[in-house]
Formats: sequence, C-alpha cells, structure tokens
Amino acid sequence: MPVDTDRSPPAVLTFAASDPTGGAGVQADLLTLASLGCHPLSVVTALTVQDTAGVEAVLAIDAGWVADQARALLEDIPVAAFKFGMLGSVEAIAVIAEIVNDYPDIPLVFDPVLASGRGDQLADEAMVDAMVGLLLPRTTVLTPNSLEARRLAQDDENESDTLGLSECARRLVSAGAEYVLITGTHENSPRVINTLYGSRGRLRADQWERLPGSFHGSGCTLASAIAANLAHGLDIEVAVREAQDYTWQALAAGFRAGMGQTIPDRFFWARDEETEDDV
Ligand code: PXL
Repeated sequence: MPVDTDRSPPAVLTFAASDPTGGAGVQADLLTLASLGCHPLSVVTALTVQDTAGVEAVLAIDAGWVADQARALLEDIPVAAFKFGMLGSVEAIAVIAEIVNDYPDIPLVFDPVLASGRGDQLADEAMVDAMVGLLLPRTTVLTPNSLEARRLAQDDENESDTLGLSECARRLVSAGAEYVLITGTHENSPRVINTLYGSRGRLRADQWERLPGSFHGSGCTLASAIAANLAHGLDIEVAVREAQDYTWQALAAGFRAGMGQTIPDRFFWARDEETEDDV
C-alpha cells in the first residue's frame, strides 16, 4: 500500500538522552512533539540513571550506534525538523554533525544541555568545544539558558561571570548559530525574560511570570516546541513566541511525580477540566 504522506503529521527527529522519570530528555521531547501534532522520531545518545531530584549516572551510547540509528531513520522517513538535547560524547557530536550536514535544508533546534537542574555536569569542556565548533555552524535556533550561554561563549574561565547576555549572543551567532534564544530563568529578575537574537542583534524579548519551584525538563520542552512549530511551517519569530507560551502553560500545569523537581505537563490541554456540573 502506498504511504499516505498527505495525512502524516510532520516528523521531528530528536537526538537526546533517556530520562527514565519522563521529566526531561527523549521522553520530554516525545511528549512535547506529540502534544504539538508532530510524529516524534528519536535517536538515543545516552542512558541516565536519575530520579526527579538529579542525575546519578550517565552511559553514553557508542557513536557508531548513534550514527546507525540516525541513518536508518533518515533513509526511510522525511524529517521536517531536528532537535538536539544531551549528546553524550565528543564522538557522538562529531558523527551527528556529519549526518545533519547532509541535510542542510532541515531546520535544527539545539538545546545545549550542559548540566541537570540540580547542577550535575552532563557535558565536559571537550564537548562544549565540539558543540561550538561542529554544531553551531549548522544550528537554526540555539536555546541556551543564561548559564549555558556564558559557558558556550566564554573565551576563558575568568570571563564567564561578567559576560553580558547580548555579547554572549553576538559571539554564538558569529560562531554560526542563525538565531539564539537565551532564557532568563537563572537570572535575578522578578519576571523571566527570554531574548531572541539574530545576525542583526536583539529581535524580541518576551517576559513571563516567574513560577514558584524548580522544574525538570523545561529546556527540553521549549526546544522541542520550537522544533514542532518550525516543522509545521511557522516563521522563526512566531515559532519561538508560541513555543514559549506552550512551555509556560506546561510549567504552570506541572505536577510533582516524585520528591524532587516539578515535571511540566506537556498534555495540559488534554486534562479533564472540572466543570461546575462536576462539583
Ligand atoms: O534538562 C536537561 C536534561 C536533558 N536530558 C537529560 C537530562 C537532563 C537533565 O537532567 O537528564 C537526559
């Protein structure tokens, strides 16, 4: 039977690590992409042992296996957007760069995961260098939080704390990212300010009410939502703006599955609302 591509939801391919809690990583990406009407494809780059509080151990998947997973999918299924999360190793970054460079027209959203919410390191300096050198030149939208932006943009370790976010964005764009969305959750401002930069500097800033508590997988949700919106054909600025709105709603509807951080509810819109008749 012929494949009915007209009725297929756009396929989005995420390269990310497994988070067994379903809060972050591949599992967060799959939930977000499905919630936003995409078909999620996934290449697993690492396994983690973790709970909702933090990451206990990481097993990077062999780079050859990462490449084989991706090639098998790309030879079979047309992909509308790529999304990168935690990538596991320098070797995996190198093969992933080589693969996505063969598909230059597919938009790519890169969430440069460097640490867990608790601060467990998920990328070393060699991985940071490989991300900047090999992945930024292929990135459509980079979505660092302010800590990640400083670490990716710094020239030397002492500079990091003082580097302004617009200077970070300028450096990340000159390293090759087309757009950079720096999220302001970790800054000391009463509201969260997320700023989108492009080659001509600041494009827009969106402000969000700061929600109480700390969340597991908010960055994965935001980057996947941008990828989903790009896969549906939205312009960058609209895709970025609507993805923030979706993420804010998922966070506001978040739940505590365990004893650690709150997990965003990516299917907030599908929950039964209590109506007056129910009470
Ligand atoms: O939220 C960043 C992140 C991404 N991917 C995996 C993670 C985490 C944070 O813990 O574990 C697999």
